[in-house]
Amino acid sequence: MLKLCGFATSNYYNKVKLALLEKGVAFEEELVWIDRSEALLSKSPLGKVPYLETEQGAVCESQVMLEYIETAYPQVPLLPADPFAAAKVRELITFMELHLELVARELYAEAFFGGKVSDEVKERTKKQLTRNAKSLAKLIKFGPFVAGAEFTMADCVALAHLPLVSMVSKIIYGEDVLADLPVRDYTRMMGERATVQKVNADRKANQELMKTLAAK
Ligand SMILES: N[C@@H](CCC(=O)N[C@@H](CS)C(=O)NCC(=O)O)C(=O)O
Repeated sequence: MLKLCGFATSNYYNKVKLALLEKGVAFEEELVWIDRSEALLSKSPLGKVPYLETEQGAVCESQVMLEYIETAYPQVPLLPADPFAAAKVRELITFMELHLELVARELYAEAFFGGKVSDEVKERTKKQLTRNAKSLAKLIKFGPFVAGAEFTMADCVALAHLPLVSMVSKIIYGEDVLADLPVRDYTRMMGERATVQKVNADRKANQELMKTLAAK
């Protein structure tokens, strides 16, 4: 059986978990922290989570995992059959990850982990996020799903990243760089799905566990 390794506060972990749940693929979970251990590095060379244990070995990088799951378990597809429509879903995913989440990640140290980010980085990041959010608006559909009428793997990505990008920008800049997009309504709609409720409940439990461990 597949085993998803990492922790449920990670947006990348939850992206893969939601895809597995939506596709109805059986999987186990293993709690793995980012501890730079040899055990972690042997499965995920950059020491990042999540990674996925398969019968043939481990795979890291969440988008690679989604593509693997899609090919290995095609019964409930999360990509359209039409190659161009599938390319548009992948385009949207790449855009959200490369041009929004990865840019906003520069701010996580200060927003979530008690660190400090320089004013220079904040300014540069704000410019990039503002420009990239405007461009995302041209691609994203909310119709009601991010790629159109059907739930696709782009929704696993959007739900994992967009609320986080909104949150971090509100914390750091006092304004939401995604304010022109209906991220809140979308998150609420997605929250009606049993799969999303499971991901959210597990994330809350993991946040509590992290607080308990930090207090020790
Ligand atoms: N490109 C990676 C990103 C994964 C990632 O950044 N995971 C975070 C947790 S949400 C992590 O492991 N951070 C630790 C680090 O970067 O050292 C993926 O898609 O899986």
